[in-house]
Amino acid sequence: MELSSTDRALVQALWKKLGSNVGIYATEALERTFQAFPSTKTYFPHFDLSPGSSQVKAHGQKVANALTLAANHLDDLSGALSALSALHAHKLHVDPANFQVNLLSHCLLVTLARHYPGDFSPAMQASLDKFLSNVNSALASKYH
Ligand code: HNI
Repeated sequence: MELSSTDRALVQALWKKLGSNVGIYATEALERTFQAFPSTKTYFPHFDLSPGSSQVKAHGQKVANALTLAANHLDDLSGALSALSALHAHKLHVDPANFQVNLLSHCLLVTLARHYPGDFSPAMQASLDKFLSNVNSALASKYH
């Protein structure tokens, strides 16, 4: 789904506001994903998934960096995320169904809505949802 110029402006404005805190919120979204959708934990048997885990925090920062890269390449998400998609498909063997249901993205929306209630208009929700859906499609692209 193509992002309109309004979608782009809203996503980029929120990302600017998040600044260096993207890692904190991505980590919180990961913790929320593991608790709200426990089946996602099966991909991380080698991680300490307890609250405050430094492994989850480090992973949250990696996810945050990928999302920031994506937010800076709204015109070429599949190019920007191509290597990461190949990694999930061929090395990590993450079932692409996980990208269709967008569990992590859903939890990221909930996390951001809690921390930025004033910014989280329905229009912001719609634009972020489009952005994250496109990120998930780009991540799923190397499965074909
Ligand atoms: Ni994902 C590793 C980004 C969804 C399972 N993932 C990464 C890394 C990034 C990343 C960045 C680190 C790559 C590296 O080390 O070079 N993952 C993202 C993003 C999304 C996503 C941006 C969606 C928005 N990943 C998912 C989903 C699953 C998933 C839905 C499974 C349910 N990812 C993994 C696993 C690893 C991983 C497993 C390896 C973790 C490790 O370090 O062992």
